[in-house]
Amino acid sequence: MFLWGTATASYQIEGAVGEDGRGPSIWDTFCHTPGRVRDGHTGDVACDHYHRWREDIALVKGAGLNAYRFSIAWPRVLPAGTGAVNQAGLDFYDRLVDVLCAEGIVPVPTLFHWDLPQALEDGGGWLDRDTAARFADYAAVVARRLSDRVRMWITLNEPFVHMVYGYALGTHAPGRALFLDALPVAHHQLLGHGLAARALRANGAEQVLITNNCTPVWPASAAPEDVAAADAYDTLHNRLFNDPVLLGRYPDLSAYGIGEPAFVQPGDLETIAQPLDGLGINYYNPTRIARPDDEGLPFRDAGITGYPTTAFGWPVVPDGLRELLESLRARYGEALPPVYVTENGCSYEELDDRERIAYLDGHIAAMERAEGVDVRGYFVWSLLDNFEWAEGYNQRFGLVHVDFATQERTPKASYHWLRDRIAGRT
Ligand code: GBH
Repeated sequence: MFLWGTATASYQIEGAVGEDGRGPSIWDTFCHTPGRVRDGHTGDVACDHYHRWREDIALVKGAGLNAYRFSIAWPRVLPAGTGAVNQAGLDFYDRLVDVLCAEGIVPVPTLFHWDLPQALEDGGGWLDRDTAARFADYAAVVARRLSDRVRMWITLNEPFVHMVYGYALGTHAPGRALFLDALPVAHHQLLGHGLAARALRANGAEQVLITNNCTPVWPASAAPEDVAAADAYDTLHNRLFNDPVLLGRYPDLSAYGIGEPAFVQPGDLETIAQPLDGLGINYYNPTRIARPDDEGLPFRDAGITGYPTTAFGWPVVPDGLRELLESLRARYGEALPPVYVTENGCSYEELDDRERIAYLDGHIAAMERAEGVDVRGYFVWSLLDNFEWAEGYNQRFGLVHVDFATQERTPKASYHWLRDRIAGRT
């Protein structure tokens, strides 16, 4: 059965940050630090999904979808990141999963969508190798509770974005600007993925995936300097996260002046390269890269022109999804497991969102054109307008409009279109 779904993430929709024993996460801290998030917005209330989840599942059902990707908030389950389990936090996801199953919607939980317990950040966060082991402990706790009903699990969401925005540039929580010194965050997340994959399977999980955000990389010109720069960018954005998981080795990082990284210990790559039941891919747009114009990184983002852009300013390039899927097949061959497009979507303001319809239509068609790739699912980002990280509530990605003053949900034109598209009526 092909999975047609939509995706959300805990901190972006739940709110109820102080309820039922939830501990603080790095995003609570970040949002409440002045100047970090646009307009001082926070996830304190968000979509109030923690109280309105039944209504929200009804919306998933009403769109004719057969799958729902959500994330579990680690600080609800383990308020201090480790140690005592908060049963009330687990109960929330237990009820959610029950209702999804009763409605015939496949639950696809992600264990980490960036809301790390603050207590773990205080001990170094993902810079600390120990966080990988704590993540596996947390995975085991959740799987013991849910794996009788949840078959498919995603460990991490977009470890690249969490490393770069959270620890290299500091525009996301935890707000650290370590530049290339953030590299251990890649390794410790990947190690956490591998350890969690084992823990999930040991506790009844049938299918384990990781979700990486991938981008086709376009050299700005055919000049060797631009091609080399594009290759360096491809290595950092795509290969650094896909190669160890699928091939059991890191790509060559010499363009960054990095040899064998000291933080990779014997046996780590075997752990990271656990057999996967699927690769989750989040696709938004390609990236055009040129040679650098200074001594810093070995590339420069040259920007894409000549395509329409979303309200966020991101270029709309549907065929990039076909290109990405086929490039994964070309690079990984038989090592590529079935692929699930775990996020694809766009920000627009309108309720009568014809541009979103065109975006989704174009991307679904591009996915279906991809040759030689076993694609088994497609999830729209997102079900609801929600807390768009550093942009606060200023970017609307939902199939369903949310009035944040009243919490009223209103399905957009794209919501109705998607239902008809899936039913084969368009
Ligand atoms: C995802 O990240 C997240 O998983 C999700 O939580 C989030 O809400 C959603 O996407 C929307 O942002 O500079 O024009 O080349 C997406 C990561 C990083 C994708 C920046 C697009 C660059 C656009 N994104 N990226 S551009």
